[in-house]
Amino acid sequence: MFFRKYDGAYNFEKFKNDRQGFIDMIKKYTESDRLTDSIIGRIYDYGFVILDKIKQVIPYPEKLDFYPELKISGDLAEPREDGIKSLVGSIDLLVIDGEGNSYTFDFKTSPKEYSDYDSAKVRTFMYQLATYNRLLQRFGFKDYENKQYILPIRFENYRLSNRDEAIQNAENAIFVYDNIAWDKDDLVRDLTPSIKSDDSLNGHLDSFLPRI
Ligand SMILES: [Mn+2]
Repeated sequence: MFFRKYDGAYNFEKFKNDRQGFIDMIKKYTESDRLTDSIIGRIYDYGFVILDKIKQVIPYPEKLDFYPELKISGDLAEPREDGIKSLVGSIDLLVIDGEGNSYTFDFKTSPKEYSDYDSAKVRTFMYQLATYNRLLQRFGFKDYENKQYILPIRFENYRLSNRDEAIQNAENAIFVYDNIAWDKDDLVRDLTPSIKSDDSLNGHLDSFLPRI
């Protein structure tokens, strides 16, 4: 919601000096009672922190366009045995600069610090981002014009709210958290170099979603 645009202005412009206004707007549009004022307020604070950071990592920060929750799709090299012919993805945040370069940002929430994520998990992120990259190529973006980032967000005091019920039936488990936090040093993780240099990952993707 922070990066959404209405009537020509992004919410972060519209609510620039109006934290409470942002909180009220989110509460109006979301049903969930798990999003407390304090958490929405933190999302607002976090939004401005990453907006700053995004402008730092982009070489042409003057004219940026933001596309939150962007749906993209593309055909597979060959239909799968079950008949599925294409892939659909939703990019958390795509940013395009004035030169036409694209930057993919994927928010990752976890009770852990990014540095404590296990390597298998980070590898799934690499696959995800590399897949977005290849789908973007189908919309005319060149491979080298796209950079891929992870934005880690940490849940504070993440816990089960209904332990007894959850023990009876795990499907009913409700997790809650009191706050979101971010580490200044781990605000944005550039996975582009590790994705680019990973021959096994790229070879695997070549087999069903080839580069264009
Ligand atoms: Mn995400």
